[in-house]
Amino acid sequence: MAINLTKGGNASIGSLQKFVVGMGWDTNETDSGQGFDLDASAFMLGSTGKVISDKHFVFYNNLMSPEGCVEHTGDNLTGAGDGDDESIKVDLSKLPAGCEKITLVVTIHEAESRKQNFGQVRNAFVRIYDPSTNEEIVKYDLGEDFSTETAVEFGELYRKDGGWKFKAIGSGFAGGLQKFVDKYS
Ligand SMILES: [Ca+2]
Ligand SMILES: [Ca+2]
Repeated sequence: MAINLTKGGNASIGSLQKFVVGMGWDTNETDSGQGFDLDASAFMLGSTGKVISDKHFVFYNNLMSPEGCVEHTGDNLTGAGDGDDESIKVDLSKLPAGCEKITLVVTIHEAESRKQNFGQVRNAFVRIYDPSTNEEIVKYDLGEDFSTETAVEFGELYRKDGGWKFKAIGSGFAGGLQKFVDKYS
């Protein structure tokens, strides 16, 4: 049974070395009349809270971190359908030195020009599962408490007492992906 987290909660991912972070969403295209493209990204942070290098910012234009620890499986342009819309694979056996935390965010592509925000997004979730068994370890449904935000930190993986944990964050911001690039680099 997966652990269902609420905002601010955390759970251990146990001894898993290889797992997948699946993120999903549905959108109301009719609200703006334009295509709605949400993007998942991962920032691999050191103890200072900054990315350990530019190449450790994994997103649709940089699909794998140099050591292969974090891999984005590809850009989904619509979010249509149930299940994971974008996925990020993690292999902790390839964790680079100095990486203490992996922050997972979802942002709206060209939100400003398309006049879109997370108030028009529903069914947003992040989940972690074991790809060898498809067993879900932890899931966090973000709920509907967003309005004008264009960037949301879904959660973070962090090192704790020799293992790794996942924390549900669900914090929204203005500024799209650039907001997080500025914050973490
Ligand atoms: Ca996308
Ligand atoms: Ca979807």
